[in-house]
Amino acid sequence: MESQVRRRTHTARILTMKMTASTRSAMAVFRGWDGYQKSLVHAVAPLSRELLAWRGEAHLRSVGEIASHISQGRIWWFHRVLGQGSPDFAGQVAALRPDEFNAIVENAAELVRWLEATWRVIEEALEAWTVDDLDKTLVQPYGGKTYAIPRQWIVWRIMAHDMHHGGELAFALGMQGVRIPELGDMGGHITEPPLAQL
Ligand code: NI
Repeated sequence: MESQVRRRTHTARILTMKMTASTRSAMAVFRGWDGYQKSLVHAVAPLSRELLAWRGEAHLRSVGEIASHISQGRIWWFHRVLGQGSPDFAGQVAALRPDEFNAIVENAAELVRWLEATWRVIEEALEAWTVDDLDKTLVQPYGGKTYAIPRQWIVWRIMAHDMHHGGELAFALGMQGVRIPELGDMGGHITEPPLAQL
C-alpha cells in the first residue's frame, strides 16, 4: 500500500515535470543572453571609425568586421535557415545590397542597428517557442549528408558564435586600451541573479 502511494506520487511528479517542460518558454532557459547582447551593443556603440577599423593582424577581422559578422551569423541561422523574423525584418534583409555589411564596418550606429534588429529575431523566437519546441528539427543537406538539425542545435550554435566573437571583440578593444566594463571586465555576463526571498 505504502509503496503504491509512493509510486503514484512519483508518477504525479514526473507528469508535473513533463507539463512544466512543455509550456515553459525557451527564453526561460537562455535568459542572460539578453544581457550579453546589451554588453555587445554598449561596447560597439561609442566606437570611432579608427577604433572600428583596427585589426590585430592583416589576416584577422577588424573590430567592425567582427561586430557585423555576429549579426550575419544570426541572420543566416535564425532568418535564412529557420525562417524567423518579422515581415519588416525580412524586408530589411531582402533589401540588403551584396556589399552592405562591408560598407557598414566603420559605422558604429549601423553595426548597433543590425545587432539590435537581429537580437529581436532571436528574442521573439525564444519567447514564442516552448522548451519542447527546441527538439523540432529542420532537414538540411550539407556536404553530401542530410541532417535533421534540432532548433536546440541552432540556438547553441549562435549563442556560442555570439560569445566566441564577443570575446574576440573584447580582446581587440583591450589591445586599443578601450574600456569595456561589461563585455571586458564582466565577460558580458551582466544579468544579476534574482535575490533570495529571506
Ligand atoms: Ni564566425
